[in-house]
Amino acid sequence: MHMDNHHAIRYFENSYIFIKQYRFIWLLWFLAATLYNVDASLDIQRLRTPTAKGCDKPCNNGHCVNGTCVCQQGWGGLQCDHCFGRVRINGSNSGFFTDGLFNYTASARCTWIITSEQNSSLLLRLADFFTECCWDNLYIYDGDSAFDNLIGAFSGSLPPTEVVATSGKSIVYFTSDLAFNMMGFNITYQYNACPRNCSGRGNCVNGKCGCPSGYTGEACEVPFCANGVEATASPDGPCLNGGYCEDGKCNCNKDLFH
Ligand SMILES: [Ca+2]
Repeated sequence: MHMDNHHAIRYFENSYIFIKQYRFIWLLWFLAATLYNVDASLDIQRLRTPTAKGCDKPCNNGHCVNGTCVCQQGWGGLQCDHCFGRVRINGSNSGFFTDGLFNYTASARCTWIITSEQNSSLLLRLADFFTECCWDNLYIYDGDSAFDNLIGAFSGSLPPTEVVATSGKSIVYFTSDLAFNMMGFNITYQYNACPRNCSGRGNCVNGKCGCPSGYTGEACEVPFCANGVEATASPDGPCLNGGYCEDGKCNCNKDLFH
């Protein structure tokens, strides 16, 4: 028992001497370990700090700020892919706008105001138009106020359609109800343009077609029997049912009526 105590005392003495002899090494080790731990904890802090978090999905008409899409004016939704609110389009001779790439949203309220310094009419072309008939509507005004003339109210599935705002300004307003969202629409606009490009004939002056002799209609699409037009019977007119055009009048083919 006495020897055990003695051995124990010797052991602690030796250990103490050992630690004392190599205390500088211990100190260095302690410092190194501490610095390493501090460095490691800084790394973890760096990982946890949300400095520039990206967005999970693309911000189509906006940009990403700390993991959230911030939308341009006229756009809304988590990915800025739905038309939203009011946007003014000014100063370009032609352009394009849409409700969005995919189906529009429920309860949409979207307004585009198109203006220009140009003193000419404005042509709007509706393409790929598909909304829920009678519930989701697009309104087009000739002017930059909703108190101006309503020149078109569209809904359902439409073939390509054109509208001319002679004032050179237009408000386009789209509204959808609570359910059934369709593809929506694409609209191009152009100043100094005429309906259907005057069917490839006639002159376009301030949004109106000046048609050549023998044609009428807003796009010079209707054959017309006029002075100077001498046309024999043709299924396309200008005189129908086998008649022919002579001295500005249709001479009907009497044989058909016997
Ligand atoms: Ca709807």
